[in-house]
Amino acid sequence: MTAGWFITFEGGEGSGKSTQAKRLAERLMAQSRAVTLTREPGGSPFAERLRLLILDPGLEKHAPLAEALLFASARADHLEQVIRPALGEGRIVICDRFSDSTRIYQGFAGHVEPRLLEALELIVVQNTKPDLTIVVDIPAEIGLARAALRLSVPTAVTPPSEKVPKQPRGLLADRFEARDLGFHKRLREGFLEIARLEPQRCVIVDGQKSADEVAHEVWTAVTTRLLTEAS
Ligand code: Z5A
Repeated sequence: MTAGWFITFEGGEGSGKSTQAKRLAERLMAQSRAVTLTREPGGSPFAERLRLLILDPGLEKHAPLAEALLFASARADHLEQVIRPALGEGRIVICDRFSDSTRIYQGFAGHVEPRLLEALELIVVQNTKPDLTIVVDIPAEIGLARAALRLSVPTAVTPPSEKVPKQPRGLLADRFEARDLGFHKRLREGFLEIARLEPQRCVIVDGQKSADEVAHEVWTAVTTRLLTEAS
């Protein structure tokens, strides 16, 4: 194998995709596969700095296009510094959110012209498109309730036994989590629409099931779509 696989996880708030991205990484590593687990916005030192700015709950008023360009800038660096080199080494890259999130948050449910986002995606992503995208689907109300619960738990109490590095987050809802229910329902519609339009790339899993059941569905998708293809 000369080029690795690029797997992305997408979905609304609290859908459980970060949990599943981490579990998949651990399972693949247990099979001695080389895995890079990463996230967006962020994933490289420069992009992580931009993440702090983008998600700052104190920064409410700014132009939607300016925000979309920040996501694009963070992604360009992440791709160049982390994703493409890892894929070039034959690693499996698992990314918690990627360009579908821009399409949906900034475009479908946001205020940026989708054609403009398409052009940006072409420039930034080029041909580094995901081989497989797992859409973790959950009703907005349930996802938001989970996210709210998580926000009330300090990150310091999470077990230190993780094999994959933790991705720390603060205790405040970021700017996206703080949006109204209608916005979050629209996000769900948008991710389902992408999965409907691109069935070769996307698999929908039911995020309402237990974490073990969802992990089983994810593993089935990965083994049928990628692992069997490579053997
Ligand atoms: N954004 C954007 O607008 N444009 C872009 O291009 C990109 C991103 C890339 C990043 O936030 C924000 O940036 C995001 C979109 C926007 N909006 N927000 N907010 P983030 O990275 O801080 O957070 P997130 O990506 O939205 O994920 P999340 O809120 O951390 O949730 P999650 O990854 O879906 O879920 P989780 O952390 O795995 O689980 C949430 C809680 O539920 C936790 O307590 C788990 O223990 C629990 N959980 C997980 N699975 C289950 C199951 N199956 N049953 C019960 N409980 C569960």
